[in-house]
Amino acid sequence: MPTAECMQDSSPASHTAIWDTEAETLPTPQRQALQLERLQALVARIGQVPFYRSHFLRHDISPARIRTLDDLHRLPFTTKEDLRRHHPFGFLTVPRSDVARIHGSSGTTGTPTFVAYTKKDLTLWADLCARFLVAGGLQPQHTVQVAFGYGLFTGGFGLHYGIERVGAAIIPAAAGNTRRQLTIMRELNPEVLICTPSYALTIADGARELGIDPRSLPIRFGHFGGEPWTEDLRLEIEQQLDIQAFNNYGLSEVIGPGVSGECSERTGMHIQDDHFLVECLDSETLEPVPEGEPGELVITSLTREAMPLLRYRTRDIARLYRDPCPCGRTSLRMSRVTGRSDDMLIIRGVNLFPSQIEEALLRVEGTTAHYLIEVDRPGTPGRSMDELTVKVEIHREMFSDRMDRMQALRERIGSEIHAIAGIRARVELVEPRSLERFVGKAKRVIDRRNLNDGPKAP
Ligand code: DLL
Repeated sequence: MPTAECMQDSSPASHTAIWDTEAETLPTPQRQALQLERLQALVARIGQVPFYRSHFLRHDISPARIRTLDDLHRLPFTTKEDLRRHHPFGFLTVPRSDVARIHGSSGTTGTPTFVAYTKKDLTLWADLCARFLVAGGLQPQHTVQVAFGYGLFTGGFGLHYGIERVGAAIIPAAAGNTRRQLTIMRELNPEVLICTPSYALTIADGARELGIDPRSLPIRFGHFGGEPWTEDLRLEIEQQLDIQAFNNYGLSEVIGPGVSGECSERTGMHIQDDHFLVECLDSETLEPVPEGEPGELVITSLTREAMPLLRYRTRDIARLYRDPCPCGRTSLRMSRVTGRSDDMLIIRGVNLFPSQIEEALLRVEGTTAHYLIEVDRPGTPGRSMDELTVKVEIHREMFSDRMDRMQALRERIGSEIHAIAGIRARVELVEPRSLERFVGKAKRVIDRRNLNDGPKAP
């Protein structure tokens, strides 16, 4: 079992421990050799899945024809639609009796799909979570409050067993009941919080409502993931809770959390690329984008036993970095996810990601990170224009009887949105706590257009 070399100083910023030194610092040539060996073994194994077998037969693919990592491009893509078509277990590569656990994707878009794990998959998953948790400062002496949902969602159980693997104490608080979260936090003094970034803000809000200064809470750092968030939101969480906030990424189809996560350098998330081959492709041409450019992440899970996937189209947009990280880990890194290609709104012909609105709002003093984007298309089909409304909560002290002040604030927000996203929006200032709060993934867009009669997101 890998062991983290822990430092005396437990501040995450100065933390340099590595959970699995051999795997995480493997020099590039050995890493690539390992990836190739694992890819060949995967192609040999995965040919039993009917979906892949028919493609392999048509394109004359066999393990012997995978000679270099570039041959990955010969392999077929797998989409969410394919998983749905072969629901629930058409992609299983082990007998049902070997399945040790089943989780489900959150169904961000459409019906959820199931994901199966063998015992070995569960051990691997715990180890991969341990890698990013340790990279972001977790040590065995810490206590961690997990405020992710425990259930079909992979967040709760995935992180839970990762923390257990590191040897830290777990408070499985699960998502929701913010008052109780705060009581637990004040009684048990956890140093670490794990949840979605939006729930971290909800916890800070909840504390203020109870007259507690969120900065006085015992939390010193947090691992947040499960939904897109901006760098400005990171700063907001860090300031409000007086903590360090680390990003981690994953998706259930591939394993859950544990695909990648930040180290103390926080210059991108280290991809566990001895287990996941990640490509960054243009969503339309499906060709690789130039190094460092944004594109859709496409992931091959090399070592999953129960349900490995070839070239899974995540729809998540991010950049890849290959330059060395000062932390000593040698993996590929990815930027934060700026949106999903299927979350992209096209409004009056302009592409808009919700994260751009978040970025704009957090640049204007007096606004909060609680917002809702509404898109309408009033009028008759074919003769109507899209309308974009952004509702944003502002701090109580910003509310004023003076119409001119409120109008000036609306205008500042509107021009920031225009500067960042190139689109005009109607801005509505709403009272603190009037918009819905989320305990899991935040839902920030209501699109009321009937998109069958006009431009569509791809
Ligand atoms: O959200 C797995 C996870 C749980 C990751 C907890 C990290 C922490 P799903 O429910 O299948 O799995 O949703 C996966 O969530 O394709 C992204 O669109 C989004 N996502 C996950 N982590 C991040 C992140 C889990 N750090 C989908 N930044 C993914 C941006 C994220 N988006």
